[in-house]
Amino acid sequence: MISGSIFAAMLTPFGEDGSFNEHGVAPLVDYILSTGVHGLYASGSTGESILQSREERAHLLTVLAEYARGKCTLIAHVGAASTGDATALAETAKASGYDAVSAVPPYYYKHNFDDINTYYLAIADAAELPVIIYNIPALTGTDLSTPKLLELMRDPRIVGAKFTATDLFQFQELRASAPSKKFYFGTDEMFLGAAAMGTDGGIGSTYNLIGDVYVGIETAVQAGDVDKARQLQGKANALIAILLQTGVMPGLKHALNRMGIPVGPCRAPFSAPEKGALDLLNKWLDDNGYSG
Ligand code: MN9
Repeated sequence: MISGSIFAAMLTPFGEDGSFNEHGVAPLVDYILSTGVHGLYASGSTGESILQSREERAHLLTVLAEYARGKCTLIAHVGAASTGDATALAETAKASGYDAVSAVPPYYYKHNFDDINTYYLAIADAAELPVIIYNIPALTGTDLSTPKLLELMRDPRIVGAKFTATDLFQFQELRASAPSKKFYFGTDEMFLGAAAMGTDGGIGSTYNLIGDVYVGIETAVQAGDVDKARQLQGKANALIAILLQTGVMPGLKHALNRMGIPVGPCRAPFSAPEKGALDLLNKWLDDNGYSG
């Protein structure tokens, strides 16, 4: 069951040689959950899943579930370019006790809508778990319109969507059109906008470090405290402005490594952040009490 509303799009810990470091999972999970987030969304964009083999992704999903099952909501991102990879990962998620699976549409080739629909139904069949569509058109190149997203969701097993785009009009329209489904906002820098217009929650990369900020925005909006919510979004955005210079995942990994949480580097072709951007990030971390 999916309980809670604020989920970290979890980073994947690597060793210095770039291989998956299973020993990095527990410290990262402990830190993220200590900030008050309600669950983990593993092996997505933030988890560098596109740079990993299916076997590596399955290994992460298994290790994570062994450690975190029963502690929080667990969502496995199983999206892949091929339906076979996505359904194999969906079976791993089912066998490991995940609460839900999620998937980007099949990427690289320009598939027609029937292909995309069949892919999601195959994932639902394999997972036997609730399915959350991951709509992130800037990275997948597939920009599903509101009618198309609603058509995919006609199957009762497709329970919602992670919406990583900036169109709050479309986000509101989706929620109004499908009140029985759950829509999670994924653009961290405007989470307050989504929360103010109405959201079922948020799933984002910066929640690995500052999850408490997004829990705080959700709580402040529910209490009608706009000033507080604005102040928290401002804090997040000062960090995100720097992360956009370091690279979001390289910057987040730098921050956590510096705090003693061993997540390692990002995998090539991601490169280490440049010095000027790192200096800005280190200053922000020191000024805001994230020095470990
Ligand atoms: O959906 C993330 N998007 C990407 C998740 O990875 C492209 C977001 O959490 C962003 O990293 C975040 C910062 O731009 O909003």
